[in-house]
Amino acid sequence: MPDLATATSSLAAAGFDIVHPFATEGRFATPHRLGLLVGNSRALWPSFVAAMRDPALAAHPHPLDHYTEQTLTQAFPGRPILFGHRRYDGAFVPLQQLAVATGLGAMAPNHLVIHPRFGPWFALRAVVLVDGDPPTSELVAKPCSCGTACPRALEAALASSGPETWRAWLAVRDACSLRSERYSEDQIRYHYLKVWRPST
Ligand code: B12
Repeated sequence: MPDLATATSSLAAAGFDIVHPFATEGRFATPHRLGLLVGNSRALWPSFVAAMRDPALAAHPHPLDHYTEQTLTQAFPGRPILFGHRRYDGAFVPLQQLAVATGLGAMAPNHLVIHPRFGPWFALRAVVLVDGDPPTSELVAKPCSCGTACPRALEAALASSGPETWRAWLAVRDACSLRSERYSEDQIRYHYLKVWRPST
């Protein structure tokens, strides 16, 4: 197993630029005391576009989930990893709740976790269980000021239907005042429409 710094920098090189340490105690039944909540911002996109030049990855039914699994398994060989897109005993790992409880971000009225730097423009991908001393976590104060825009956008999205629904869900993210790390149009199209048409 490579040391933590090496594993973290290999993840960052693959576009997983969020690695948030937390104490597993009381959260996961494991002898490993340190958990790493792994995610990504818009930094994922160039690495993923490059990886998609591999025809085997491009042909996979869920290329990003597969890329996530490949990358994390290589970075942390033999370590337990719980992926956000998989169910365990029928349930998803509640990554949003974990992110809030361990101080990665704060929950907004639109039910998205808001990161102090990335705003709502990041994804939560997995938890890795490792050995090491866990940090003490502190809750993050809500870093944005959305007023009524944010709950209104959620209300509109919940009421929306038809092929343009994705725009209403995108508006939920766009309602947040923290916009500097917004995904590129290509990345948005991929996440919301599953359209693969990268121009970069
Ligand atoms: C299941 C799921 C969904 C389902 C929700 C089904 C349902 N309501 O029952 C569907 C497929 C609809 C969905 C959609 C979206 N999701 Co979703 N989803 C998840 C997933 C895989 C599990 C959530 C869960 O069951 N948690 C466990 C339960 C116990 O906790 P919970 O707090 O009660 O969970 C509820 C909420 O998370 C809610 N939910 C999930 N996603 C979203 C998004 C929004 C905007 C809202 C209001 C609620 C919501 O549904 C859960 C069940 O009721 C998580 C990843 C994870 N493992 O956490 C991502 C996750 C929560 N989703 C996310 C996102 C961004 C979205 C989308 C906005 C866009 C997208 N996929 O890129 C869309 C928009 C909503 C829509 N209707 O289109 C992000 C949130 C990031 C953040 N900053 O908070 C996560 C963490 C995935 C990720 N890769 O980062 N999602």
